[in-house]
Amino acid sequence: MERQRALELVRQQMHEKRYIHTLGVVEAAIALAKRYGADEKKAELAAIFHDYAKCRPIAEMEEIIKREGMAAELLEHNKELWHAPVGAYLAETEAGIRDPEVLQAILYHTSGHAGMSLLDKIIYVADYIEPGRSFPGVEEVRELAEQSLNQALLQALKNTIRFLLERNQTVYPDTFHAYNAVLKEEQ
Ligand code: DGI
Ligand code: FE
Ligand code: FE
Ligand code: FE
Repeated sequence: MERQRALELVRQQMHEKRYIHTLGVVEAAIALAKRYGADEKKAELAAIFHDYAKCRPIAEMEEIIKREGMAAELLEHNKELWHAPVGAYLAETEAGIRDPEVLQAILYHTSGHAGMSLLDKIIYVADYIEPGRSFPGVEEVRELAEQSLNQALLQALKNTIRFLLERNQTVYPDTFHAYNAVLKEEQ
């Protein structure tokens, strides 16, 4: 799909702020794809669609998770997780995105998972470091991302897990699996 057409489809799905975030993720994802030798077009497409479902009503996301037989444990964890699998599903069924690598990167962009592909890692890190983000710790991950995608990913996962622990929130198992797997890759 052409960039302009993809951006138009996504823009209709979200508020202005979320669209500006999306443009930031696109920029960051293309830069990471160049640096780490990933397919730039796939990185661009996955970034454009990564938050496709973010602004859908919670009830609609819940209905899709149940109807499509997605991981039942999603429903027992933070609702913030839901837009990632639902986004992959809607990017395919509504927007016609077919590339399984692109859909997988959208599917896992919030939680991560064990055995992340290069594209999965790029979208996860790009979502974390895009130019519009300004939370504590982001600058350190930006700097790491210039040297090592795995080190940047590891730091982002650690920060996210710490953030959830500090707020007495559950941590989705795939997030721990992602952390464990990338830590082992680095040893
Ligand atoms: O959609 P974005 O805001 O751009 O970013 P995202 O898709 O990474 O969502 C981040 C939110 O998800 C953030 O508020 C933390 C929350 N979250 C809740 N439970 C978990 C979780 N994130 C991870 N990685 N793992 C969880 O278990
Ligand atoms: Fe997201
Ligand atoms: Fe994220
Ligand atoms: Fe995002």
